[in-house]
Amino acid sequence: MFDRKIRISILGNTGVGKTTLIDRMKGTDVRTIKSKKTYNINIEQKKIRLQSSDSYPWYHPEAYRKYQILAIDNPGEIKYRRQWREVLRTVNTDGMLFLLDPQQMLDNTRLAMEDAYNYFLDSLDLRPDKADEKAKTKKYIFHFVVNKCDTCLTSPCDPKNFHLTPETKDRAVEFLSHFATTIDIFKETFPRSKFGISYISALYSPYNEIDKLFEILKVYLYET
Ligand SMILES: Nc1nc2c(ncn2[C@@H]2O[C@H](COP(=O)(O)OP(=O)(O)OP(=O)(O)O)[C@@H](O)[C@H]2O)c(=O)[nH]1
Ligand SMILES: [Mg+2]
Repeated sequence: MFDRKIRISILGNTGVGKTTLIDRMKGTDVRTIKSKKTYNINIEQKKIRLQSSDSYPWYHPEAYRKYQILAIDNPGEIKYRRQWREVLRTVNTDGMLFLLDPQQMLDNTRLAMEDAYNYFLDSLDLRPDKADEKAKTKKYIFHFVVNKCDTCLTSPCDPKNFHLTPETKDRAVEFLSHFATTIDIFKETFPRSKFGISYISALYSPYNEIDKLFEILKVYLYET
């Protein structure tokens, strides 16, 4: 009875690690399986008790609360990307986790980001003026996730002990800086929405770092 829902679309270009992230959310050991390209929308669900529950006293409902995460895995390949629009129209999502891979070409990443922007707008209304108007009042979550931060390391990644060093982060931050203008367009169009950034490795980040992503969404949705 304490459950709350978090419904999030996972978007980004092909190969950025969307399916891998969702597998991590489900607790699968992704290092032993090779993830396959996604062709269809998959809605994955998991109930999780978020780390912050521990900080509440036992008599507080939050100490027992579970969050039902509905993570929508989308295909990133351009020819299947039209499905993003359909899912945004039919599933009442709270927003997106948009994944980026610092090893990919800037233009491909930018195009995927612009597609996400356009499909979010289209899903509000097909008439552009109406969509712009509705976007002004909409409260989505737009969280940008620089994935594969292990590939930014200068020395080989120690899989058992991955953590984001300042130099790793600098490279990831530099990569994201190329998309500042596009992110600003999101902010102007959706002024009431919440924006954030995370730096992870879906393959190597420890589970508490993966959970932290959902923790952030929870705060956006229920505590601000
Ligand atoms: N080095 C590294 N590789 C990763 C990471 N996350 C995912 N990968 C690898 O990147 C490849 C693509 O991952 P997927 O999860 O299939 O990517 P996707 O975004 O779902 O791709 P589509 O389904 O085609 O849209 C796989 O070989 C993963 O093992 C990461 O954090 N670091
Ligand atoms: Mg996939």
